[in-house]
Amino acid sequence: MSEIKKIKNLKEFSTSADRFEGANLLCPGCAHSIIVREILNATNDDLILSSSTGCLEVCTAVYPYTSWDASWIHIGFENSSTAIAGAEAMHKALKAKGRLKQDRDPKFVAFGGDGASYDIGFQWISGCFERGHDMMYVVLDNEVYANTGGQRSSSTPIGSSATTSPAGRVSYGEKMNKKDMLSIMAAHGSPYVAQVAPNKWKNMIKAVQQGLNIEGPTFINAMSACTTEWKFDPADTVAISDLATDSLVFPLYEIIDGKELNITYRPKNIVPVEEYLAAQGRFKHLFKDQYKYLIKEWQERVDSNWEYLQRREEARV
Ligand SMILES: Cc1ncc(C[n+]2csc(CCOP(=O)(O)OP(=O)(O)O)c2C)c(N)n1
Ligand code: SF4
Ligand SMILES: [Mg+2]
Repeated sequence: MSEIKKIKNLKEFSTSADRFEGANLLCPGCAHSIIVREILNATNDDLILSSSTGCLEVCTAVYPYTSWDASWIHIGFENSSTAIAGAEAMHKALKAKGRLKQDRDPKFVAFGGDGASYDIGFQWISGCFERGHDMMYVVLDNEVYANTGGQRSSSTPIGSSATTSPAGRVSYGEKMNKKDMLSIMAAHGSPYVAQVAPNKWKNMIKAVQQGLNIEGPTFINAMSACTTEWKFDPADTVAISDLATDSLVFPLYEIIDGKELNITYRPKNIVPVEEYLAAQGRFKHLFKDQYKYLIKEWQERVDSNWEYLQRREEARV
């Protein structure tokens, strides 16, 4: 059973640096650090952590310094999942042999960007989930390979301008729809998958605590607004995140045992998708006459997905 942390108030929660230091090289306004702090602050459990190569790893472990006040492993771009699964398997084996002194089990959590998770490390994650390791995998989903200059990943949304799918006179940018990782991981038989966002921090804590309390491989897709690649002012990270969750571009929901879908946040006032797009430079070109039809298509896609999620919630299938 995970040791649930009692959260007194937002100030204490957001300023506590017990396990993740504010001293790091992430851009000002980077949501990665907000998410990591929220996750680590959600529990009192001992944690064994890993990170794939990407902004989080590169900016928090510059030799000989580290921002991590917890056990932390980095190996490569593609394998934070197998690094943590290996640690979990070793812990289990040593425990079975009676060679562990501590009486409480740590929790095992892997972090990876969308490039590392949706694309390059996907087969490793899939293997870990199929083998049923007792671990949590967290995607820091900024919809782009940020650390290497903004190349598109299979999480990049349609119409977004990325360095390998740039918008211009003949192209509106990314042509493919974002991959639905939550459904894919739920289909692996994961007992718990959830989509979260750092602006909805209580919602995030609940999802993380629930995931850590369940035995088996659990999956969290955390929306991570990237000030550099999404092109917005670093002071606006939370405002952009609010637009994402309140326009339902990033709906927050969980799927339990691959079946029971629960919507975990319902905006009181749903914001038009256009407002979310207008706030970011990566979608600037969509407001030119020749591409405006894409904004309408965006809204239709988001509406249809929201209807689908509500139908699934009702049907419990
Ligand atoms: C096998 C391998 N391929 C490519 C790279 C180069 N590389 C390092 S970080 C990175 C991008 C990471 O993108 P993402 O996983 O989305 O994380 P972000 O930086 O966006 O948080 C790439 C391509 C690498 N280190 N190893
Ligand atoms: S480029 Fe984006 S993801 Fe990387 S540190 Fe900067 S804001 Fe964060
Ligand atoms: Mg990324």
